[in-house]
Order: sequence, then structure tokens, then C-alpha cells
Amino acid sequence: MILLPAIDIQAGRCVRLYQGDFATAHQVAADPMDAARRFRAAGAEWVHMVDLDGARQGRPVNQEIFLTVARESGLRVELGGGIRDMEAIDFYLRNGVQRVILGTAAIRSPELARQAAARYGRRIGVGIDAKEGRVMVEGWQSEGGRDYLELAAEMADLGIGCLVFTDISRDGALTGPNLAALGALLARVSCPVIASGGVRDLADIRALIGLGTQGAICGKSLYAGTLDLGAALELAAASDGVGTAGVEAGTEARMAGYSAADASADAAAGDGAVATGDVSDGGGVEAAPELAEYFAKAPLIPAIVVEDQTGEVLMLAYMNQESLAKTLATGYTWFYSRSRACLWNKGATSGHYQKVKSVTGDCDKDTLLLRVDQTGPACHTGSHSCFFRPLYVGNGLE
Ligand code: AMZ
Repeated sequence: MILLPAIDIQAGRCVRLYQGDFATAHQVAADPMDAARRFRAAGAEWVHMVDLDGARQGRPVNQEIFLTVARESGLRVELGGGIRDMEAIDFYLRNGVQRVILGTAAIRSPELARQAAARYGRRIGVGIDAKEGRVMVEGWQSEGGRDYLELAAEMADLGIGCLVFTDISRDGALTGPNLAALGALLARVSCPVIASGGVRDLADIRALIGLGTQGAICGKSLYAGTLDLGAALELAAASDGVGTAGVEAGTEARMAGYSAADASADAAAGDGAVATGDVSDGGGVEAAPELAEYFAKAPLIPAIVVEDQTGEVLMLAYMNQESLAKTLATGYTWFYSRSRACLWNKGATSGHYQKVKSVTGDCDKDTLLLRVDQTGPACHTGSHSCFFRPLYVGNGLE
């Protein structure tokens, strides 16, 4: 599971509210960048940011802060608040923000959510902010007129990347997440769900892992000190693949598609953690039925990539059935990004493509070996191979 520490911004300050009530705003950190740096130092890979002024005013307000954190903190930024048109979506996603969350706009203009999902795929999230089961909008000041489950199901069908569910009555209250409402949501939709509101301690993180949410947002608990971020991150990372709800195919795909180890794997093997807007869903290719055998045990399997000429190991990435089919159909490598929960074409961003020479399955059909002609370096750091960090070198004597 992914753990997302939260930074909410009001008038340039890092604040927390109680149940979304602006009158309760109090500053919790001296500076948003300091908070982001501390989260990164504790091991976080994502940060959930909210433009509170933006949510209330209906337009982006504190842009510079979000872009600075995206540029300089080393964290992937998920951002909501005041993103109501394509211009704002384009602006953030083309300037370093990894994922935007649409709240009010998703209700008022489902067509915008659909177009945004078509353009940016999994980098679009939808916020389902509910009070007693009803969705709230405009900084949670007004009723959106929709049941939370209905809206969630409608949005999930648009091909968005995730739903971020917030129980408003729990937000900032440290009373535990609303597991019943989350359970109903997970049963209704098959896209990743991130839980927000109420997290107090490690027991709550454990409960969310058990429920099968792909992420947990923690705000007040970190600032109030009831949750230790390092310990929570460790628990979340250790949970990969664990989950009582894992029996259902959709849930398993969610679990596998969104693990905490993702960002490092993608950063090492992918075209870098920085989003550039050309992440493609790569849809449209039918997976051949005989490939299904390789995915009988898990929806994602490792693909070891070696250079055809030299045999040098270049990288390891993950494939789902669709990405394998696309690789075979196009002759270039396609993988599945666990952090972005979408297909990615190696080289689409960097130009460092891999032309496939052969694909071989292993003895028990759960790992792939690809021999490729590599254009440029395979690693986003500029190294030819992603494997350049020696951890142990023996002396060759037995
Ligand atoms: O705390 C609040 N009053 C609040 C808040 N945290 N109001 C909105 N938001 C967040 C939502 C979502 O991420 O959780 O802002 C986003 C939605 O904003 P908008 O402008 O798209 O409705």
C-alpha cells in the first residue's frame, strides 16, 4: 500500500482543518517545503497536497508552492483543490505534478473528467468527499446532490486512475477511517481507492491494508504525532500483496497495481519519476489467450531485460498480460507501471527505446527474459544499466 502524507495549503501556509471547516484552520508546519522534505527524509514517495483556497474559490490559487514541492522535494505530488478545467489540469500535469484530483468538477462536469482521463489516463484521480454518504463540493461548503457510491461508480467507468475517498466527518478528527463506507466503495468499483480521513495510528493503517485500499492519506496524525511516518511507511511497504480482500480478481489487480515499492522500481527502470504527460495507457491490443498462462499466479510478472549483443542485464520491470501482448505486437518494450497504474512504453519519454530481439519464458512460466537492442542508456540516471550499485563484492576465494 502507498502511504501519502498530506500537506494542505491555505494562504501559502501549511494548515490542518477539523472536518474541513475553514474556521478551524491552524498552521502545522513553518513551511510547506520543510514539511515535504521531512516526509521525503522519512522515506515517503508521494505527498497528497490540497489547495484549500483553490477548492473554495474554484480555481488554482497556491500554484507556485505545489510546483516547487513537485520540482524540489523528490516526492510525487498528488494535488486537489480548484482544478476545474482542462487548462488547470494541463498546467499542473505538464509542470511536474504527478496526479491531479478532481472533486467539484467531476460532479459538475463528468465530461471534463472523461476528457481528462482520455488525455492523461491514470494521472487523473477523482475525489469522493462524502458527508453521511452524500458528496460535498466547493471546499465542502455545498452539497453536490449525489450519493457517494453512485458518483464513484460513474467515475470509475471513465477510466480514471483512482478514487480518493474522504469521510469528511473523520477528517482531522483522529477517530479512525470509515471502514464501512470504504468497504462498500471497494465492493462497488474495481479501480484503485485511496482512503482519507480519520487515520490516527498504525492500527488504522493495518485495517486499511486488510481492507484492500491502495493508499492511505495521513495528515493530522503526523502533525499531532499519533502516527510515526517511518513506521507507517514500513508497514505499508511490507503489506504488498497482503490483504484479506485479495480473493476477488479486481481487488487483486488493485493490490498488485499499486504497491509501495513502485516508485523506486519505476524510477530505476522507467523513464524517471517525473511525469511528462506522454504516459500512455497503451490500450487497444487484445492479449493472446496463450499468454494467460504466464499470469495465472499474479497479474504482474517480472521481466528481466538484457542487452542482446553483450548479455548485460539492463533493468527489471513488470509486465501484465496486456503489456506483454503489446510488446509482442509492436516489437518494442511495454511494461506496466505499478506506481502510475498504467502501461508505459520504454523510451516514449526519453527516446531510449528497446527493440525486442527475443522474449523467453522461464521454466515455471512466471518470469520473462527479454533480449533487446537498447537505444541510449536503459536507466533514467543516464547509466547504461540500472544495476550499478554494488552491495557486496566477494573476493572470489571459496
Ligand atoms: O478541507 C476541505 N474543506 C476541502 C478539501 N480538503 N475542500 C476540498 N478539499 C479537497 C478534496 C479534493 O482533494 O478532498 O480538494 C479537492 C477537491 O477540490 P475541488 O476544487 O476539485 O472540488
